[in-house]
Amino acid sequence: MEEIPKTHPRYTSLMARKKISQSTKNGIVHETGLIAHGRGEAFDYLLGEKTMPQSDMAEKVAAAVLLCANNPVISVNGNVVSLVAEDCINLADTLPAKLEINLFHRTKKRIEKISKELSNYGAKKVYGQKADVKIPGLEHNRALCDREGIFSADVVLVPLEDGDRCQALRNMGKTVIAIDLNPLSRTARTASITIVDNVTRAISNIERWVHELKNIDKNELNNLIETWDNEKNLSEMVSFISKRLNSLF
Ligand code: PTJ
Repeated sequence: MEEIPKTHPRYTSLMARKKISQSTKNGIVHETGLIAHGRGEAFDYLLGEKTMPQSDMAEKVAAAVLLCANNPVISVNGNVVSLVAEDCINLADTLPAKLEINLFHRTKKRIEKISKELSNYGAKKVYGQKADVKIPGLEHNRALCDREGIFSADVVLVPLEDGDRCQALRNMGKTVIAIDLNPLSRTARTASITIVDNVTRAISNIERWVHELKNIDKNELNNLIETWDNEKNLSEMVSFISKRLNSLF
């Protein structure tokens, strides 16, 4: 594959495309993951391809929630492992949290490949292979999860989610933190905390907040969590996009 010069104005975006494209060829990303990535890119373009103050705030609250959790799990799929395997492993180590592979297009082969990729990046233990239990109310393969992982988690971080599972996890009484560049998606509107940001910026930013917040008083963390208004944050994101579009011409 041809080299992308660092001076190219769209270097970061092109590198992400290159990663996703390579991961599609080696079976980590499902072919429809390319479409999902394209949709994400379009929303990122509208946001100016940077972390908005509202997204940064959501990342701060997510860090607080993860620090207060008893059994936090980071759920990963093909796209996430392709783009940010290392960031996810670092965040899981820092908290600590469990890492679980949960796929929409689940095959034994993909689970093995993704698990191997995570191990190559240094993950010590990866959940999701046992799949010994199902999330109630889901017909598709994303229902399959580990009893010791997502099933018993109190907080689940779900980058690139589908709305169905997000709702099903909420129905189980879990706190769901979603990362989705599309503020209009069902996932975005169903999650407890929605981070409208690119996973390539969001995961490392949550980790930065974890470092900043880990020594502060639990009451302060609780206050941060209790005053969070997800709907208000989402509506501010949508209004930012529409104002930005109107101001461009
Ligand atoms: O690996 P699998 O088998 O679990 O399959 C994963 C895909 C991505 C194919 C599956 O989850 C899917 O079809 O996802 P959707 O329903 O297209 O949703 C993906 C959402 O993620 C969309 O709303 C996109 O805007 C958003 N998105 C895409 N790329 C990014 C993103 N959000 C944050 N960062 C991104 N890089």
